[in-house]
Amino acid sequence: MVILEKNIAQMAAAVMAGLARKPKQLPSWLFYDEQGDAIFQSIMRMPEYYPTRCEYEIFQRQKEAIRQQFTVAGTPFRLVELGAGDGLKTELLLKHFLDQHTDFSYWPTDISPNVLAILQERLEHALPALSVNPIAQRHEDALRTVAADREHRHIFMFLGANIGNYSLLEAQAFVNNLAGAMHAGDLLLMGFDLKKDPRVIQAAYDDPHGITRAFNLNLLTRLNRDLGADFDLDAFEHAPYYDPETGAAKSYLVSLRHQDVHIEATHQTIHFDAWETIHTEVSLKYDLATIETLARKANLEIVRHFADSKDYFRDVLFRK
Ligand code: AVJ
Repeated sequence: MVILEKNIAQMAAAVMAGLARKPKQLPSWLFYDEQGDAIFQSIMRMPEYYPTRCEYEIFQRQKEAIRQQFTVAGTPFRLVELGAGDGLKTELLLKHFLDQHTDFSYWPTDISPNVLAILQERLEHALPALSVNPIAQRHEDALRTVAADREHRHIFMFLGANIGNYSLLEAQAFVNNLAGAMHAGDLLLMGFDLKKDPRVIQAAYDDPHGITRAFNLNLLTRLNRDLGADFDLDAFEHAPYYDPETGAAKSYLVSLRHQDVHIEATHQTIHFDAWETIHTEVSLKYDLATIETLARKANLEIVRHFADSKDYFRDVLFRK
């Protein structure tokens, strides 16, 4: 109950700040309520959303190579997965590690306690031999918790295209922060969606089924329910746009007319001009030079790249 109230206050603060900006924006973590989690599951199942399948292929074909890298130090390790989500792809790795009698425990973190509970329950059934220790904290807090422990070797994972939700500046700060939580010899496996045919990327965020549209608009449904807002869902449209120069796939909600929206929890009336935007998400696509710069500035060494057969996606292994 207390946790819920704190979340509402956090949401209200974020919404108030974001909608006061010009141009307006809302943080993408607001997508992930119960409904948003479910819609994202559907996104991962649609053919246009390639990143999930690319990483799945990498894990399927290269799980033993990954395991050998993880166990090269010979000591047991704690596998800390930041933003674990539903962990369906990770399960493939976890199962393989167990099958090979690898000595490790699994520490999934996610801001959504809802998703973590589902993940834990599934893993208890699928992999009963696995030690699962969920951390329902934001990345920064989870990292602080883990960094305080100097007794265990840690291997961090930040998979999917999750790093893409940060701008390049934010991504560098995030990787620096992560590197700060790593001790000498610790490893980090991070997923990067690469720049590719712009039409492939555009289709992944503007699918013909309307699933990504529902994902974006659900943010307004959530504000209506949780903050007592009165967004008219028929008066906003999903507008995704990929810029092949910067690699930024940006999503917007566009106001279809001049309108006022009232938000009870923040005591605000927000005005929208016709065609005014709310920027809701960035999914940054990387090139190899940018990944190398990220590593160098964070004082991390690149150990190895794992690529899918189309080279759409890379899981990159870094060492401190
Ligand atoms: C969960 C951040 C990796 O940016 O590709 C998918 C979220 N948004 N379709 C991404 C998302 C629209 C996804 N990440």
